[in-house]
Amino acid sequence: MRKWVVAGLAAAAVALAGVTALAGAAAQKVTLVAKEFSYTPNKITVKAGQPVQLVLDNKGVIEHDFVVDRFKVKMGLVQPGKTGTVAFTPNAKGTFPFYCSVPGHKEAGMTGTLVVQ
Ligand SMILES: [Cu+2]
Repeated sequence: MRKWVVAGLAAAAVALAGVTALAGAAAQKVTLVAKEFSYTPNKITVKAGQPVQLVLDNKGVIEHDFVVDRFKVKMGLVQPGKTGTVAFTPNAKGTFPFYCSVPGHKEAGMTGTLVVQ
């Protein structure tokens, strides 16, 4: 009888470990809305060491993109009314700027802050 209980507990522990591992690997999905000349939200927070899937929804009337120099993230230009996606894994904690690399947009205020915890 005792043997069965131990075996049952061991199976439960293995199942729990499996669920935890899956959760750890799941991408952190973040959606930003871009327009002239801002991101909403302009501050995003993610966990270090876990993949991030970032979607940029361009609700503006001209092209925009999304760049984080620190993690070599550079999304291709996203046309107005379209969405773009980029995946990366932030491997350092801290606060890092992101911006739109279309000439003049960063200067016009199209910037934001990526917080990695
Ligand atoms: Cu832009």
